[in-house]
Amino acid sequence: MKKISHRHLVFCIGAIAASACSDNNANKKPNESSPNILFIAVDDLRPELGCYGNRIISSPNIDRLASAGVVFQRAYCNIPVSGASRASLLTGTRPTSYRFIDFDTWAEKDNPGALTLPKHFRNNGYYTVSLSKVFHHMYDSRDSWDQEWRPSGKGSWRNYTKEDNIRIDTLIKRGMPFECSDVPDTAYFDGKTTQKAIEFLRDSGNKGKPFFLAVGFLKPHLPFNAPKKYWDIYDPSVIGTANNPYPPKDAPSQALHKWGELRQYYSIPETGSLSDSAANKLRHGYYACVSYADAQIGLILDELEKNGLAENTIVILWGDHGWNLGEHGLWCKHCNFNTSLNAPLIIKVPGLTHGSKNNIITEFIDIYPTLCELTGISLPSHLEGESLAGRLKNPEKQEKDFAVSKFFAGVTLIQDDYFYTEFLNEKDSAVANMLFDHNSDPDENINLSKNEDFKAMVTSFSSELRQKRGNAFVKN
Ligand SMILES: [Ca+2]
Repeated sequence: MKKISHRHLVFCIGAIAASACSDNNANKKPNESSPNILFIAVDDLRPELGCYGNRIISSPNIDRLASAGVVFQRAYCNIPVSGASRASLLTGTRPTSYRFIDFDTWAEKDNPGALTLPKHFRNNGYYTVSLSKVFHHMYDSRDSWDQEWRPSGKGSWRNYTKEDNIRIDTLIKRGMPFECSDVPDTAYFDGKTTQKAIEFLRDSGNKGKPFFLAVGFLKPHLPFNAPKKYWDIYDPSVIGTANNPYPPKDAPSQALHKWGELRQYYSIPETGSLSDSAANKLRHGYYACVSYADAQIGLILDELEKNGLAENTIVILWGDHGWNLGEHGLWCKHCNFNTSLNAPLIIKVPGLTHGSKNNIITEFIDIYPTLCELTGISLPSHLEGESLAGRLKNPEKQEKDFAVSKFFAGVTLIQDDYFYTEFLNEKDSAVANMLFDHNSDPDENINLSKNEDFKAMVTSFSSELRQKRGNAFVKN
């Protein structure tokens, strides 16, 4: 990829963004001035980062990216489980009652023929690369990529370095939920992925094309394995435990789950809650993994700078969904609470973004059209989201201000300060619901759906939810 002057890129992207404001369907083909894309997916990363206002977590590198980008503070995944969230985002289409259901989702099987985001860029002259977990499955939508690679090593995907932990994992197929090991960053998969990304960036000038480099980080997904130096950043007494380790008042039973993902791990009880010390240890491990992933991201951002690519590369970072760290007595994702749905989204466009925060609601299906518009590539007609390019230029711009997320029977409409969820039966009728007002109750501790004062609002949201969840939601 040729190195383009900063001035040229500012002009190019500025022109695209200006045209985006008046014409929602930019149809420019990329040319030699087209910016590269660095597309960073972080597994299970909730927006608990310095740039999102967290004062405990250490995330200096993501914060550095944020200081030159736009931080979308109200970005929501469309479904809070890895495979389905990624398939939805990468095809630009919503989950429905029959599509994008669980972690094991294949995009190419659930939405056959849908033009994926990387395939569309590949068709338009980009060299596309997938490093580590981008789609959940390696070889899903295989023709999306010129190059696909995943890290490997001794033992299972859980990737322990201590012999005892490898042995436990191998013998009983239930690994430890965390590992603190005094090893270099490259001992774990994410460190290996980072080195692979650096190698690619050093060689990218030889491709003769702009690149779309997708890098997937596996942490902070369970198990919380990270080098000791990242554990040592934190004082466990400061991390503490969740301040609302109980179900919301009047919450329906459908809203809760038994966090089966965590219970698969050795030392986690098969039923019941965790002790405070166990909860604190898990939170500590999660934080250590966030800082480990953050450090790897910093190395890649440094490499962009060293190779003169930063001024011609759009950087986008997203977590595939949120995570419960004991809030509502829950662990893991897999629910319709804000803790599971709200995820980080940061977009840096050289010359266009300068470190601002945006509070307008957005959802992950908006990412595909955004990247098309920023690079002048046409928008495929199947997309269900809306571009954020105009919003990057003008933070007040508000074409759309809602999100719809889904997890199994639960469908959530996020609009204004409200989170309204319906749990549907097979006939598409609501069998339970919940409503939270984030203005008065940001932690979602009081379900208002049965409160008479909100009856009219519930009726209205129920109707809107059905309008906004997408025409394909129910199979015809
Ligand atoms: Ca995930």
